[in-house]
Amino acid sequence: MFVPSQGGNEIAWWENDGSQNFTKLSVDSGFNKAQSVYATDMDGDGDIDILGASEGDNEIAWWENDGNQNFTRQSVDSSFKQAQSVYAIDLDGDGDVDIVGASQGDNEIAWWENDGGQNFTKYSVDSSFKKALSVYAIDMDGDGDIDILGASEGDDEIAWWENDGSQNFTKHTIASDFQKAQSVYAIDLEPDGDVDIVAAAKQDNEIAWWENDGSQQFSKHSVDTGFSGAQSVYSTDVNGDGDLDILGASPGRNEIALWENSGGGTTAIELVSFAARPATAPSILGGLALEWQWSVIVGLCVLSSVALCAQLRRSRVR
Ligand SMILES: [Ca+2]
Ligand SMILES: [Ca+2]
Ligand SMILES: [Ca+2]
Ligand SMILES: [Ca+2]
Repeated sequence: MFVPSQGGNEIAWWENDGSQNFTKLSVDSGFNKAQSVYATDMDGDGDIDILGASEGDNEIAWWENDGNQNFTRQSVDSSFKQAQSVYAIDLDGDGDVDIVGASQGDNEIAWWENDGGQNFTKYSVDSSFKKALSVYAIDMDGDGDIDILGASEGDDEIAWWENDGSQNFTKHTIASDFQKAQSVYAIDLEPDGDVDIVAAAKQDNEIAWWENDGSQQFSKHSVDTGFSGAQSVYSTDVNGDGDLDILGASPGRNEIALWENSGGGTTAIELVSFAARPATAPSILGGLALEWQWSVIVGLCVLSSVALCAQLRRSRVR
């Protein structure tokens, strides 16, 4: 698993020996105020590389895996002010992995085109998305191209940008009163074949999801309005019963919470929160300071199974 030390300066991963004994291996200890991390095969050579966003260095970077988990840092952009969030996907469909990012200081959502040799060219998607904290990309409208989603703390906004197929993006606002929006993710939550949205709002203390009617008209459903300081959200089938559950992280509560989807395609979601308090959490992550900056995945890996960790490779702090 890969974890940024948020507010710290380190990107690290924990090797599992197969018996839930984890050994911390530092990837980079000079990545100032690391905020977000993601792992995927960036260069298509069969090993998993790492991406990160650094608030302090105003940087998006990736670490190339030599195949033996020796990582070499490559800067993608070092003038992306107060970088908060990063994700990678083949945005333009040409076979290589591109990057999307969110910049708090530049109020910007941007993407970087991979030329196939991991040389990246920046394109701005929106430069007036105030205090952009979170970014994700998926084909929202099912037309075959990859669209982009973002969360804006400054505008209390969740939005998506529609790709016209040539990476010209048109903004659509999903919510503009989601107070201090922190995190956004999209998946067919319902599931009925279209992509729905989940998001977290710090000031509203809320985890919510928006149902897609199939034409990208979204209806909001509140999952929890008492999740104080909600900062991160993610969705996956946590308990393997075939429906998608929702996960949230709150620094204020020192908590990772799970809202279990109680049944096939319904919206009934039951809170089965389990606190991941630093003082009481199991210490299987040897050497890891158990602080609030845990991403959802880390909390789950600590509290649940290794199989689940493998399933949840994505790390989402924001
Ligand atoms: Ca690779
Ligand atoms: Ca590409
Ligand atoms: Ca699309
Ligand atoms: Ca759906």
